[in-house]
Amino acid sequence: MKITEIKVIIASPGRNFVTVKIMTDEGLYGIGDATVNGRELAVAAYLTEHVCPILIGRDPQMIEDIWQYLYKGAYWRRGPITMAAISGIDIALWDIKAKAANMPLYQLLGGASRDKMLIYQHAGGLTIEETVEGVIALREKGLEAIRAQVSIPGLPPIYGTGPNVDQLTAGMVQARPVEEVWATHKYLPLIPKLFERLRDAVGWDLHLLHDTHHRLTPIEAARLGRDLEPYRLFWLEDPVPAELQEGFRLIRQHTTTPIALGEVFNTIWDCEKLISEQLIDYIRVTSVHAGGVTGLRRILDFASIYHVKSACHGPMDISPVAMGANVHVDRWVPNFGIQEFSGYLEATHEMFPHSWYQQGGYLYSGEAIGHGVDIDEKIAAKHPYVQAYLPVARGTDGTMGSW
Ligand code: CS2
Ligand code: MG
Repeated sequence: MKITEIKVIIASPGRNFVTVKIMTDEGLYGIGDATVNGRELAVAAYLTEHVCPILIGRDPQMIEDIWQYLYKGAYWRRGPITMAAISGIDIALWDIKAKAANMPLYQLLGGASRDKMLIYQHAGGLTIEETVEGVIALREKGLEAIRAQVSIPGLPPIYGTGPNVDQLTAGMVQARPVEEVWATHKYLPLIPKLFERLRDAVGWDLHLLHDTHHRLTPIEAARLGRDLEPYRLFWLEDPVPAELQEGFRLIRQHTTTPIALGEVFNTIWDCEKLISEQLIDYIRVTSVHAGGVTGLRRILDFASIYHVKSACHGPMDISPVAMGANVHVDRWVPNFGIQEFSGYLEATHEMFPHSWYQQGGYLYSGEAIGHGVDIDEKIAAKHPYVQAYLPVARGTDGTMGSW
């Protein structure tokens, strides 16, 4: 079998996506996701200019060799743009291989370890009461795990709250990133109050999660983790930026609140110490950022040795294609933890026909061959790219922080 053509399709059905479509001389094709939210055109150019030309004529069944060829052959290894490009190609190649084997991708990986995958969704409010209402509304839809975020009184809406909770829906053409305001000293005492109120309102049978989104120092995160212990969170996510992996030793010394990390990681080297020193409990790497199915499987197998569970990143900017790859890996992986699933806008569902489906608090892979997701190119052509950026965050004194 030979690769005859590779398309890179940039489209915005509610938000921007970069989709790879690999055609072969045997009529099979595979679909991959290569979206990096806010930097989509960089990945598309990396693919179109530097990757696609050198893959034409190669055997698409040689997935591992192509992965190594693109990773080592780049010379300039790692990084979100390179690894999203490799991910898009890799996801499409696994799609082709499973179709050639006439089986769903999870079967090719080793078969099912479960039939349904626990998911979590997001509730966010401008006030604690608004967030409580949002959590209760999701519980009534059958969710068994819910992430709760709240804005800081006196400050404009922050990450995960407010009317534009998903700031980057298409149609919001942005010449520059939105600038949010942050105040750690107001945030730290607020969050334990949120979860105290939530436990009063919903009891103990519901998994509650929180995402700090990279905004604290290790000692601040240790304080928050300890203050949250009475409320038994499923996890505290991204408490601190993780360039300094050993910084998480400080958090671990002070608190038993489980830690989730890794949505921005793109290789095993970003988390090797965090996992091998058991500094985290959930690894959030996802197919589109961590080297596709090949990269994801490698990291999750490594994590299984250290009691670290999977928790693939799955907000709206992870396309339904990557969600398809994730959910097949989720179905196979022995150390499954949870799958984030924010859901998608109707225009996105329409552009990406998919066999995975949600029922209440669970996601199901479906039994279609491959990863079960396709792209409708005619619909894609109706949704041109929209300039959009992720927000940035500054302290009240203007100091640049982490969004
Ligand atoms: C968030 C993401 O879902 C999460 O855990 O951290 O929504 C993140 O803000 C976006 O993926 C950024 O593009
Ligand atoms: Mg997150």
